[in-house]
Amino acid sequence: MSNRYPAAMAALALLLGAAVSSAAMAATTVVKMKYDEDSGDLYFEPAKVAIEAGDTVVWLQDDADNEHNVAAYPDLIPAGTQPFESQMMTRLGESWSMTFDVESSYFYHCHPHEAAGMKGLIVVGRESLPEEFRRPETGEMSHGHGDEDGHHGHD
Ligand SMILES: [Cu+2]
Repeated sequence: MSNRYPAAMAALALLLGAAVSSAAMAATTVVKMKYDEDSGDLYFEPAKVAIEAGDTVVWLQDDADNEHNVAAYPDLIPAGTQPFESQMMTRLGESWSMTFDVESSYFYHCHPHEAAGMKGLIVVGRESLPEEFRRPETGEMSHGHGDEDGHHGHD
């Protein structure tokens, strides 16, 4: 009887070890939402982030003067995923996070400041091929998005 206990402990240690190592592989990246009082720029920092599938992005409100959010472009995220939109973040230090499980590119913007160029990109694993983007459903595209900043990057 007494020799069964160490065997069970060893098995448990193996299980715990596997759990810890897989959790350690998933990374978290912080993107700050910022405002430059001198230039008037409103921006995500960094604007482009490269992560691996299973990683999490935390958007952190780092601007005491303006409210920001995170909203996906419904036609500039991978097919098979759903458009995401965070709450409006009004307090300094407020945050919103999302874990990305599907590879490809996710373009997003801050809804109040899209016209001011507050846009970002998350690349999960690798960049999307043009045909891999999601087809938006009718009525989803309530407002346009410009390509003048070269976000598509496939030409
Ligand atoms: Cu904003």
